[in-house]
Amino acid sequence: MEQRGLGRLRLPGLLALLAALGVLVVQAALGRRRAQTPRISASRNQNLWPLPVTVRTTPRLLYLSPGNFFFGHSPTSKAGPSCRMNNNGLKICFNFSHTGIMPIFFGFDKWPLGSDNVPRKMELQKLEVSVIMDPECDSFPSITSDESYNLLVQEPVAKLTANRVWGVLRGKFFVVSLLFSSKEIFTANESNIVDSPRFPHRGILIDTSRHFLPIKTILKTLDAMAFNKFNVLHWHIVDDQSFPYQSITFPELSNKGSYSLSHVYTPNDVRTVIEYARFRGIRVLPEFDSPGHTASWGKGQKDVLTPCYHSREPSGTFGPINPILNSTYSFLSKLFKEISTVFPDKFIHLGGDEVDFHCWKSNPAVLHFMRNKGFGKKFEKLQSFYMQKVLDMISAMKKTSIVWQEVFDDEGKLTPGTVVQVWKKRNFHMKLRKITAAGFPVIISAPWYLDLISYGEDWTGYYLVEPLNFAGTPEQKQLVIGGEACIWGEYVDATNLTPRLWPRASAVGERLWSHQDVTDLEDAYRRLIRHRCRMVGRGIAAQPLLPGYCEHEGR
Ligand code: CP6
Repeated sequence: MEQRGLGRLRLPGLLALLAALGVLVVQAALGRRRAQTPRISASRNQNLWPLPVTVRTTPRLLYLSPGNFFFGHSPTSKAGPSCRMNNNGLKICFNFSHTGIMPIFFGFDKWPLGSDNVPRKMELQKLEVSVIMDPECDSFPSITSDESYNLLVQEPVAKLTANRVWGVLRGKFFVVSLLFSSKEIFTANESNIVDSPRFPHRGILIDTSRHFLPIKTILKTLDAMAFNKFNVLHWHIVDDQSFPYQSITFPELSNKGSYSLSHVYTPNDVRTVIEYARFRGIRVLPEFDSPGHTASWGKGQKDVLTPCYHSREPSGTFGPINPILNSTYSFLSKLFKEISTVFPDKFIHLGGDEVDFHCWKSNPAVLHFMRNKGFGKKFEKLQSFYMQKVLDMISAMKKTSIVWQEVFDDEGKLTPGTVVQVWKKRNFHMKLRKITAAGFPVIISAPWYLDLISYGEDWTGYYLVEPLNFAGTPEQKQLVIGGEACIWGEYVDATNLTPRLWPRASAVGERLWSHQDVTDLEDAYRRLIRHRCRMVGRGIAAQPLLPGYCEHEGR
């Protein structure tokens, strides 16, 4: 499971480019130190990602043979075999076969061969799981879910203890990270791990409007997320280009607004995603972005968009959602009522970003409305008026809204408790300071736009972002609930989603899970290279970080 760095390309042009980007110093320093590093051998902690809060290991190596390794529930566990979540959790991490239980590292054809000859004395034979409190077997994960766990890797029985089933899931995936393999055998260091996340909201944004992503691709992404301890799938499901969400109440939205009738997510598809995510402790957070980014809504819903004007005549084109009609709000109220029942999560993302005011400005009825309301020429006030109405609907449905940062910037008041997501990179720390000073919770995604690509090792930039590096009180910092890596879909579909996301998103995953002090790039390189090989072995087509190779490859 190791990869040996074979050094990096030293193209003068590339160096000049890196220098221009201001990363030369870090890269050069790293290169120097790495040159002195002895060849990596299978030793302690070098597999771990994201790094746990505390790891204590001994040099003692324990052996594991897939044919002789089993799971069990501790007799005192509050979550026995009847806990569906718990059992499915076991199956998710480990595939069952006629030989017993096989951890899924390398796919099915890359098994250690001589594993029946392990010295029995030092063999890891069982993982015993114990849940201490009400396990929450039948519930959905939430922002307050307790994901902490303790893992004692000792022979012959390893012990995984957690308050809730969510911690069990995190811990089980971790067992997989602890194991090393060679061609012969699996080994793990004897160890004791105490772990819990730094931030409760650790998300990946996917965009299924610009390109449709097949359900199978979304499920694969959920697998990769679980390997990296992400717990929120932010599903930017509709946008200008297409409306793939099949609404029960308004079927015409996808009938007319999707790319084609096979580019839709049926209610059954959505349930599949939510359930698959639940078994990995992942929340599914739907975004129905409005009033901008809604061109596709207009195809299946009459009068929902603002007609634009040109020299006092309707131009035949349409702009953002029409905020001046009552019919708009009765439509939205029914749509969001449906969404609030289809998606069990407490949060709904309302978007509110990048509203283009030109069309509103051109429309005489909108201008008349503005005059009546005393909004003057401030179209931000009109957007606020609209957002306020939608926010009130969501509150009435006992859900909490998330909005993009523009909604905070605009004039008008924001419902207390509304979460603000910061996406603009410029001065984003200042923005965090302002939003938290006003008492609103925030999600950070500004530094983590993974759809933006450049030559080289850009993950280090994502990795070294410190979310709480802004001037503010401890109470303000407490309002940063986490972050999201975004993979917008303009240039991404099922062919390139996975390699573009992984392992670059893994850097964000560790930043959001591990302790603030975990910032050593050299150490991160070593662990991430192996983690990436491990993902590849498990069928996640994660792209390489450096020239080199994975142990499991080759003929
Ligand atoms: N779509 C929507 C987008 C973006 C946003 N909202 C976006 C903007 C800038 C970049 C990448 C994506 N494609 N609905 C902004 C939140 Cl660089």
